[in-house]
Parts: sequence; structure tokens; C-alpha cells
Amino acid sequence: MFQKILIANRGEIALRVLRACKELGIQTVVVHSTADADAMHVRLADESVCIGPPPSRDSYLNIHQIVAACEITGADAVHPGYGFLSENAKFADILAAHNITFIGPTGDHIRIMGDKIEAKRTAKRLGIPVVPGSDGAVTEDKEAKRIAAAIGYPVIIKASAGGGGRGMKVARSEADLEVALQTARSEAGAAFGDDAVYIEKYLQKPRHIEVQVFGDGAGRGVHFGERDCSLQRRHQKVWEEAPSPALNAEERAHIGGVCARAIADLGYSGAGTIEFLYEDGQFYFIEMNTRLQVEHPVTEAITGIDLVHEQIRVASGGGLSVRQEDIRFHGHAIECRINAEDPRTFTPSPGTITHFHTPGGLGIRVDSGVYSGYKIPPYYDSLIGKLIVHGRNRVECMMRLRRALDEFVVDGIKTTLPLFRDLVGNADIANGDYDIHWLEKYLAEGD
Ligand code: MV4
Repeated sequence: MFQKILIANRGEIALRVLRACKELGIQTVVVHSTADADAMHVRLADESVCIGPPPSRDSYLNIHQIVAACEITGADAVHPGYGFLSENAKFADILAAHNITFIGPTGDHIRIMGDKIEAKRTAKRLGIPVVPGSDGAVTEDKEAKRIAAAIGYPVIIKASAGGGGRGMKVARSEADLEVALQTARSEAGAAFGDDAVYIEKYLQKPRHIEVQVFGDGAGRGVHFGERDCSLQRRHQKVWEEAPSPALNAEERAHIGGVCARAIADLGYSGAGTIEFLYEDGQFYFIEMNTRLQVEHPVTEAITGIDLVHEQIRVASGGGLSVRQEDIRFHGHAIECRINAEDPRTFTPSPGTITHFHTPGGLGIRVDSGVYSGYKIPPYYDSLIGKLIVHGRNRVECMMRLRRALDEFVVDGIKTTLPLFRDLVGNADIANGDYDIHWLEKYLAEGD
């Protein structure tokens, strides 16, 4: 087991990882920017190292400073959290070259999944169902027209170096195709320095369903069920739940089994998320994330398993603590992302939190790095906390969520709490009847 873990992140996820380390008796080091000297993760860690000025590129993304902080403190492993360097293959490779364990998959696995064409090719080879489309990059307009005609319009052009919604264009008919290709290519070239694009059938009303997987790096793979993350705005998830209200136990076991086998065959190590679009009873792979995700607590709630413990165990060579048959699903969980933003326009609202009071009671979890009197710096993402509610079934979970939202107090800044108070009272949400476009339509209609 590791003696000392350096946490290369901030905010609620830095605290989340700190808590896991404490439970496992592992010493903790955090790094921070000058803007985060008063942050909770700095207060709670055994040691802290200031690694630079506020901008992320000079601090939380500065690989050399982080490696230096490991050497100075004698950390033997790094947990990257999510965002920042968590899916940076070069960072994983550099740490390995310094004999420091990256708590995550190998640089090569990160690289494969970072290239969306390579990721899709790999998924297909491993028996994961993918969206019909081009076999790889499309370079000629003629070839694009032939593929689009074969799969049928509408089609979507995606950047291989994109992902998470960046660099996509929809073509409704052949008349749109050339322009869509040109724009997608030039935008991808400008944004990512790689203009490779591919074509897929455009699914019009899918849900976003993702499967939590784990590999032990030695040929074992398991799944921890799925999460439904269809409620998004501009590709930012807002509300996530497990299990998906749209799946039955048979569908869950089937797609989970397919994913677990793929992870085993890939020799993957650590936590991963296989993202699908789900429409008319069919799953279509879109991307794989090679990190711990923001919404992992809903999976922890329904399985009772600490996923950060599992990450640390696997990275230290101890293997997974569970076999597939030990992973059982209990009840229903929902996560609301509480952002320091206007609940209607989503304009960031940094500033001082004058009063912070979190709900409690059975089935309530709040993961947050803020406190009363804390000043939110303007340099980073606006997530200030996550409310995760668990109940024996979805109805109980929703009742408890409504109650928890009523107890939650965040004064001094605007937050997305009022949006969630509206959503819990909405009939479509109560029925689990929503797709990836539901939230944007709801916000546009203003009801
Ligand atoms: C799609 C799609 C429809 N058809 N691919 C957006 C994020 C990126 N991960 C993939 N995305 C989409 N890919 C095909 N073939 C629609 C989206 C999409 C979306 C997906 C998940 C959650 C929210 C979304 C919002 C708009 C578009």
C-alpha cells in the first residue's frame, strides 16, 4: 500500500480523495495555487505545497511543479481527481518515469480513449455496440456523402480530438453535408491542432446512459451498473441518477456484462466510464472516460462501495475488493450539482458565501469544499458542492431530495439550488421521462 498520496486537484474532489486516504491510513499531500491558500483541502491535508499563481495552466496543470512537489514530500502516488491532469497521458507517463504511481489507467489507455476515432474502433473490436457511421476518419466529401446516404440523414460530424460535445456539427440532408464537414474540420484544426473528423448517424432523442467499470490491470473487469446523465445544459451535467429510470434489470445486466468483459480484454486498470446514447432500447457507444467522474457518488450510494478505495487498491497492486457477484444494487440515488451560478442564465457567481448550511438525515450526502465565510475564487469551475440523496426506490429518493433541498442554505452568492427545487416538482422528472434535450427545452420555455 502507498505511504503518501499527493492529490493533484482542488475543491470537493480533493476532499473526497483526502477522506479515502485518511480511512486507509495513508498520508496526504495537497498542491494548491495562491488563490486556494484558504481552501478546505489545504486545511485538511497532512502537508501542502503551493505550486503557483491562480491560472490553472500555471498551477493545477503544471506537470513539472507537481512532480517536484512529489519529490520534495516523498509522495509515492498521485491521485488526479477529475478534470485538470486526470486524462493527460503525458502526465501518467512522466509520473511512471519518476517511479511515482499515477492512480488511474496507463498512459497508453488514456491515449487510446482520448482519440475518439481510436476509442470507437477499440470499443467495436471489444464487442461494444457503437453508433453506425464511418469506419475511421473521413477525408473526402464524396466518401462522406456515400456513408451518409448509406446510414441515412440526419448525420453528425465529430472531431476525433473533441469529446464532451466539443467540435460537433449536424447535417440534416446532403445539402448541409459539405458545409458541416468544412466547419467541423476547420474548427477541430483550430481548437485541437488535429482536423480529423468522423461521421455518425445522428440520434434525435436519446438518453445519456453511462456504465461505471473497473479493471484490475491483470485481466479482471467488473461493472457497477449505470448512471443516467441525460439532464445536461451545454454539455454540462446538472442532475445524475442511478439506476437509470429507463432500464430494466435485464438490460442493465446485459450492457454491464458487455462492458465488464471489454475492460477485462483491454487489460484496463482502475476506474472508467463507458458512455452510451440509449434510444429505442438500443445502446450506442460514444466515448469512454478514463477517470473518476463527478457523479460517482450515485453509484457508491446504490452499491455501498467506495470507488476511491477501489482506485487506490488497484493502483497499489492490491486488486479489486469485490467480484462481480458481490456487487449488488440497492434502491435509487440522485445527485444535484450545486454551482455558484445564476439558476436561469448559469452566469458564474463567485464571491463570499456568508452562510452555508447543509441538509442531513438518512440517505443524505453532501460533498463540498466550501464553508461559511469562504470566498469562491473566480478562476476555476463553479461547482461548489454535490447533494446526493439515496432512497429505497425512486419515489422515496425524490421525496427525500425535495426535503433536503428545502434545508440547504447557501447565502451571499447565487446558486443552482432554485433550479433543483423546480425540477423535483416537475411531472416529467417525477416520471423519469426525459432525454438529452429535455433540460434545455425546459429552460428555454421558462416554465
Ligand atoms: C451524439 C448525439 C446524437 N447522435 N452522437 C454530445 C457530447 C458528446 N459526448 C456526444 N454528444 C452527442 N453525440 C450521435 N451520433 C447527441 C449528442 C448530444 C448529447 C449527448 C449526451 C448528452 C447531452 C447531449 C446534448 C447534445 C448532443
